[in-house]
Amino acid sequence: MQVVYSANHLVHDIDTETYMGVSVPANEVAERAEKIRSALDADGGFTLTAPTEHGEDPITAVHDEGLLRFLETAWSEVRSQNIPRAFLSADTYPNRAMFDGMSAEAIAQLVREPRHVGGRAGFWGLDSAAPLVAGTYAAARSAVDVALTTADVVLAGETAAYGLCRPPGHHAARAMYGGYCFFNNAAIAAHAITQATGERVAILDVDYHHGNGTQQIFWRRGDVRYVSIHADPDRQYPYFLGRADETGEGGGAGENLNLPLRAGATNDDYLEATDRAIEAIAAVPGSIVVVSLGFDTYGLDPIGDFALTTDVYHEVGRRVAGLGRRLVILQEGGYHRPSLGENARAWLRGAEGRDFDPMPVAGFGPGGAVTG
Ligand code: OKP
Ligand code: ZN
Repeated sequence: MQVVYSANHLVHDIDTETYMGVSVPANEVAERAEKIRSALDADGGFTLTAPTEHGEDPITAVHDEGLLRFLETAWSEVRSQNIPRAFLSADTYPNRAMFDGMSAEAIAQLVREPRHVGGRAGFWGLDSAAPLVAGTYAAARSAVDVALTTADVVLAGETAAYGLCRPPGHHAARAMYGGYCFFNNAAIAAHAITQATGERVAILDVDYHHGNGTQQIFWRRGDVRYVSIHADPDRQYPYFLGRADETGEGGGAGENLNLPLRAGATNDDYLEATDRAIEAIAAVPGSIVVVSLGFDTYGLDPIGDFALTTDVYHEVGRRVAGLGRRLVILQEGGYHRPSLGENARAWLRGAEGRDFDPMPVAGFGPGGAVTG
């Protein structure tokens, strides 16, 4: 299988994030992508390909141009303010209650991008946990190129290809970044595929978190079906979207399927949800599925609470390939670094119809993974 990878992700060099106002070691770090790349290298069955540049147009086809300009200019703004800081996160967010009692027209007038960079970050950002650093824009642009190049490989006839996107994308909405995500790699690729093929596209999101950004972008669209298995937002980020009763509106009515799972969800729970998701995808026409692939569903993930083991990723990959559609597989989250490479190998080998063949991982248990 072809793996699209670029070292450009390294300039999104993150070591700290904030969680409820407290500085903590970052989860979404460069080592994640490097672990996956070296495991796929060692496997021998994957070919690394560099992304090609696709420019701004496929991004602004999905995102507000203001978001792109903010991400492009935010760091130079931080520098010109002479505030020494490791990363930018928002000062103030436009909480909707700030405008209580005002008409929709008045609100539309008032809620606009301010000049101060701490306010701009609040205007475009969802949360305080998506640190923006000097290299963020370059890395985020490159992750989009990785996603679009992966789509190109599949459009050119491959059955499946994998894009090692970093930073991830599924929390980024049309006009919003957040949750370690800046541009929505999977949404940009899915939209580009609809334009290239004229077909309907399905997105299967198997990251532990709900992909609120992807859901938002396609909420009213009938040509892209979004199906997501994730932690119930009652207990988990992004908290405000991801419930089972969110099904889409207008042309997109019935095109959104959320399958929230309880804390402690097991391999069996997950496979049951996977079968429901696959059934919902098989019900619509189309030849290509975009997969938002996350490994934060793993039992040892530091920010997740599911109980999945490495062998279930092989089975999920196998069942998804069983749809008989071509797969554009894009990396989202997964934060337990020792197991990431092995989990990615398992999923991708399953999707290719190869056996799992566990490999030992230095400094981590036999087979590099919890199994059984
Ligand atoms: C991005 B992706 C951790 C809080 C983290 C943001 C999570 C973003 C996950 N203490 N909040 O979906 O893997
Ligand atoms: Zn996640």
